[in-house]
Amino acid sequence: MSRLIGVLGLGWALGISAVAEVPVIPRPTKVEEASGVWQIADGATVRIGKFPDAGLILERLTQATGKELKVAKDGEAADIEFALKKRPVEDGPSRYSLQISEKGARLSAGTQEGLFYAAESLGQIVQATPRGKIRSVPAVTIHDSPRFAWRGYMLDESRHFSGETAVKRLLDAMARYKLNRLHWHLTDSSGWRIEIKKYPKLTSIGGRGNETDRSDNAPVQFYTQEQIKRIVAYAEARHITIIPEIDMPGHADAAVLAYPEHDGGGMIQKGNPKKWPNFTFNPAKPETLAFLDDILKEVAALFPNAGMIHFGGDEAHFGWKKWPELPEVQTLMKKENLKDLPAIETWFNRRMATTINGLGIKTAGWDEIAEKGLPKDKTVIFWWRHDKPGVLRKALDDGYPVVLCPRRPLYFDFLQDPSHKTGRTWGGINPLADVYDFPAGLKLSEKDEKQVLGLQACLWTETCLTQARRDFLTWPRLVAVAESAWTAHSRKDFASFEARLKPQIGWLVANGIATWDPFGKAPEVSDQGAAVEYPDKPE
Ligand code: TNX
Repeated sequence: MSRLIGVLGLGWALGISAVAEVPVIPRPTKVEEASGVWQIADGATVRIGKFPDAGLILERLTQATGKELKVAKDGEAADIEFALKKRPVEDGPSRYSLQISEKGARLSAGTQEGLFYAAESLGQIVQATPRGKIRSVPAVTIHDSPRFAWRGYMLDESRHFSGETAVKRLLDAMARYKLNRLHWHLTDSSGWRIEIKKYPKLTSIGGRGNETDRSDNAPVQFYTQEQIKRIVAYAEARHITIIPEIDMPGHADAAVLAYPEHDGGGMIQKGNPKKWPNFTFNPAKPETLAFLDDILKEVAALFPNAGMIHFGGDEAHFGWKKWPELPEVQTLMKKENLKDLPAIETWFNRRMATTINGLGIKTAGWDEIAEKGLPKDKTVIFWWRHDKPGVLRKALDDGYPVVLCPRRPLYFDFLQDPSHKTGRTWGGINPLADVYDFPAGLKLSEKDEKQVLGLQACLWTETCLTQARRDFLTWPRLVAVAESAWTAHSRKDFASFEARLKPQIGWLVANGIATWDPFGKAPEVSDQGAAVEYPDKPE
């Protein structure tokens, strides 16, 4: 009978720490002890099979093992052998097995995704062994599958722009930790970042500037449709689905600046007339609704496998005061018998959800939309207001699928260490341990767990003027989200996680990610005094 391993043998001990165990993040479901050591050297042979993933798997495995791997000839036994096997659908798409013995590594799964994940685990295991001409890898068998289907990260590109190079680097690192959803916040008041062919001013005017620089001569920053297609394909090859967000009816200044005829008014921050006088779209003007329909149509075509568009829906109340003065709103209120501002908001949400559903996909939105009566089978709720647990409870009781991304502890613009000075705090901060612990505090029932699609960290970039700052706030907390989203509650252990995380810091840095190093007590990367970066000039 197999036995769960708490402590594994010598090989990894040298590479990691005293708490040696199979050095994989996220921690696998089931690890069986085996005896013997596999020795891998240059020229080791691999048989992957003829599916589209094979090239990328080989590339990533070569990089991870640091060995020159050769594709095995037909009929010849291979050191690393992949097998795509028929598996019951209930297994889900991500399940895999990995067996390392003296003879080599055997990876099997029912899907290409499973094989991809098996290879990522193998890569981490080999990397953790001492370097040398020959790497000695202790035998082990792993059977693994995730707790949640949604293991995500949201990146705000509007407030400050990251650009294609940084996003691809992010996707590469996400794939390593089996994260599989990138929620792309592409529009907001500070900038519109996605090219829409029918409305070019959205980017030529709306893409200008950012949260820090609102001047008329600030550079324009956005993704062309060609870039979007490239990035979506890059993500898909790594089994990551990108979900686009087009925020409405609030957070709309950039779009309204480009097309003022769609203005629904806003509010002005004290002493700051540029933030945000045109916060909302006109929620009732037929031309504005048609404009948004057109945009959603183009967006859906660019993300054919997303299965949904996120239409925001958050914080409309910050800028809706002028709505009752708009003639189109007055007409609509009479016609539809709408009594107050929330009723107009509800009408607008339902109207736009009808468009999105009409494109054959689901509507995703922030938790404000949970009370708008949208269809349960066509709507996904993103619970972000940690101080409103009742909203989550009701969304679950009402039968909505939910992604958990509460500010505490999953907003990464919050401080991650008490010694840090810049970033948000809100009744506390979001340290690595809290991120790791989530969602234990919610005490999800078995039924809840079925409705919770998964977990997602969100990086809002108001205070992120540079990529170094974005990386600093994201990592290594995102690695903790990866494990929390994948690994069953009963298998989670923070001390074990920290031990496995330590060597990952080096990997992240070597791969161009300026992670915070909580072990080396690296200094804070602050936004204070930083100059805004303008990466990737538009093509
Ligand atoms: C709230 S979360 C927002 C964002 C801000 C963020 C700052 C959400 C749906 N809306 O627009 O960037 O707080 O933490």
